[in-house]
Amino acid sequence: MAKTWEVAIVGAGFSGLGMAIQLKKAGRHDFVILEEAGDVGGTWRENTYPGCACDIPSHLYSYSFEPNPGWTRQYPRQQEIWDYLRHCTRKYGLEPHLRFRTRMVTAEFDDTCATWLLTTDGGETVRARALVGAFGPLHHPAIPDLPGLDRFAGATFHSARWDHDYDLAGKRVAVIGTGSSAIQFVPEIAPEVAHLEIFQRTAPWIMPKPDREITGFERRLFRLFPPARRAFRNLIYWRQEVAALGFVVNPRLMRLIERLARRHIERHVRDPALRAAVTPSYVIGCKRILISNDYYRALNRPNVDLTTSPIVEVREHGVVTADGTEHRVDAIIFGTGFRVIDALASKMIVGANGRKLQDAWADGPQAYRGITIAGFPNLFLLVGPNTGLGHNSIVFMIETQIRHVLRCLRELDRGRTIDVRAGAERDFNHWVQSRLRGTVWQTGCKSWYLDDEGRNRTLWPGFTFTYWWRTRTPRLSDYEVVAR
Ligand code: N01
Repeated sequence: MAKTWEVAIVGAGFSGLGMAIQLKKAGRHDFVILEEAGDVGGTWRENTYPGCACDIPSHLYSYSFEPNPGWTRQYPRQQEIWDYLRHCTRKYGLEPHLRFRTRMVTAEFDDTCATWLLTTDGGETVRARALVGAFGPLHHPAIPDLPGLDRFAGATFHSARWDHDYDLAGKRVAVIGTGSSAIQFVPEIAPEVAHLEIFQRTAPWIMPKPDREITGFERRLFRLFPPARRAFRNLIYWRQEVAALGFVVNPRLMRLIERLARRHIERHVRDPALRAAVTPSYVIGCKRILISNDYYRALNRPNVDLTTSPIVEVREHGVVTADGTEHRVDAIIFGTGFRVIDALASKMIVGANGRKLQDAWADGPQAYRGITIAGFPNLFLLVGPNTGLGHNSIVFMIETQIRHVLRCLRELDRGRTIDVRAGAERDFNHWVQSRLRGTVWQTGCKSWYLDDEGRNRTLWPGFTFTYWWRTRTPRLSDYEVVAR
């Protein structure tokens, strides 16, 4: 029989690499990382659109165990984050563990030898005792099914598959969507194109972005005096964390933030009709709050128009809206986000006794603490159901989960399988869903946080430190550890 790895990690983004590093630090070197792309970095490899950056400050959007005193900006840009992840890969010697261009196609738990058997798109099989799913939730581009799209004669691409060979200079360009990605690339491409037509379905709430360069002095200070860097990181953490008060404790507190966002519109949007069009009608925070200093300014440009009439059709040379206008364009860029809810379920995962993950998740994805699923022994998810965030750094959640997985692996060393009890998973998710009821995300807007039934399967309903507290050690009574 082929080799059985101790651990197989699927995905080499922030979570998969973090897991791999911590395995090594724990003296566990018997693992393999399968990555479908040709390089590490996940989101930060994939999203290369102009202006791509993170909306969480750099000193917090990095591993606590691998600080980077040299971050050049308060809010890191894509290239710098990607460089950071490649640096981590080299520094911790992960290259020999990585198998690029290897997509996991199926993962089946083999009851007889208590191992996961993975098959890859290249026809290989990989066997491992434990499987860590670091798939990344924002990964499958969502392209709307617009009537006539296949007839369009110009170029089309999604923000996460940016076509850098396509020269936008002097072109008439349609941008569909006004989410986090679009508001970052619109100001970048607006000066270049002949005309930009932005199709907005729902206006986003946008706050000013307190971005700036981190000065040479600060960088030297952080390098020479690590406590200053740690204090800076902690300050950012608690500043972000305070926002949870409005998101989950009392949504009425969001009114204060809404006032700031309204002032941001008033300050930057001069035309009253445009002002009305970009002012959202839902409670701020219900959809992700965006940050930008230049998006509204881009809308003021003479070559940029915002259309709020819904798209009804795409023709050979243009996009037709419900008001009967045909907007003639040479290219359509989709800033339409990702299919997040089905991202995990789409993986072909079969647990103990032949139970499919799709069946276990027939009512929607759920996991115990977002990490383990009853009936799927020795499987651990990173950034699993209900562990996304609307207010703080996902890297904090990832590190918390990795710590939990390492503890479970120590139990697994002594046993044959570790499997969360169905009752523990159910109780945990009842608690999660009941906590979500009073949150800002349930105040009536439509967002990718919610599934088709309006249930939130993506976000953690509380402070991140409560997640850390609940997850820091596995409550072993919630798990069944089967002896060898
Ligand atoms: O996608 P989105 P994104 N017709 O889903 C619209 C992360 N991220 O790629 O609001 C017309 O936010 C849709 O309209 P509506 C971050 O977590 C992070 O921008 O559904 N429009 C919306 O305006 C983020 O939340 C960073 O009515 C259609 C837009 O497309 C997530 O990625 C940076 C449509 C989609 O917005 C996704 O962001 C970038 C249709 N048929 C991204 N379908 C950071 O800085 C959809 N839309 C960390």
